[in-house]
Amino acid sequence: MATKIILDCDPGHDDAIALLLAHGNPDIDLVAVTTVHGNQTIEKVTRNALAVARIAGVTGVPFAAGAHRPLVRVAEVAASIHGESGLDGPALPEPTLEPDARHAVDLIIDTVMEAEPGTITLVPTGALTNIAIAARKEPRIVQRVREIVLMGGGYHGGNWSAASEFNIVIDPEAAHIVFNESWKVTMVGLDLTHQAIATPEVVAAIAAVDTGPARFVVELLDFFGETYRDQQGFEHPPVHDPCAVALVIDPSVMTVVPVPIDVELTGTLTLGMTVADFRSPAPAGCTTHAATALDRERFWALVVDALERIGDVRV
Ligand code: PIR
Ligand code: CA
Repeated sequence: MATKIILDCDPGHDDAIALLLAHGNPDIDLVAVTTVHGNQTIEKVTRNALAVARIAGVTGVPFAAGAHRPLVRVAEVAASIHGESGLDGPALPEPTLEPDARHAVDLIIDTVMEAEPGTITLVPTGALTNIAIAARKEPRIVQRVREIVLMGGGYHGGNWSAASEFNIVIDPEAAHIVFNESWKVTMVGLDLTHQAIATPEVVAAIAAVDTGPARFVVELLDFFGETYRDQQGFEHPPVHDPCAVALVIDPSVMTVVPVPIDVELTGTLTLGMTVADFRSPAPAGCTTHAATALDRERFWALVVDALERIGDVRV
């Protein structure tokens, strides 16, 4: 049986690829897409999500816009990486899907409460604002979701500050709530995603699929590669968000270990750091986990396979 997921995202080049992977893979049942402030404003990332839905031919899935800013901090966007639109590079079609009338938080709560207990996996690939608000508004979802597999954080350093990763540091209070609830949380952080590099060979394999959606991914990676070269000193770009989806598809695509993880809220140099305690074996009942090692070949094969299954979509 396919795993039901809610993708909570801020597209975002890598979020867009995560959405394509979730849509194209037969072991994933994409039951809702929710958006959150982050890479750009909530208006822009929601529009981007709907444009990607059109490009990939996603229909019959509710999309809902969520939080426009963090719980406590002032909103921050990643225009230096994702551009003014949040998805600079490819030409984007006018969306055809209408967003759901509900707030993302209510769509998440309704979806989890209406499904069989233990069947919905939350896959956040942006700030954790919506998930934290949902847990506070309807605490019964904490027992009811199957697990959370999120892209964010890291145990060896950050990308938005020396210590902290963007998705966590832009709303550290929300991340603190999510990591400290009793649900199972798996952190697919920078330690893992920096192994998912879109090398020229990877881009060539995607280009060879030779469909509209595949060409769209190549254009995304061209732009993302350029900003990662200029802004972060990477030869080729890491593709973060699809890694979280890949773990849900196939747990053997990466190594995951239980480890206590908490989020720094009072540090001056370390605000938003995901502090993982690797000193001794994790205590029994440890709910937090970290992804450590990626099977690169298997990962990229999943991305290419999803694009092949999506095929050519008439936009
Ligand atoms: C933000 C991102 C990616 C790179 C930088 N430098 C900043 C976005 C991606 O969409 C991903 O979810 C996460 N945040 C990686 O930090
Ligand atoms: Ca993202």
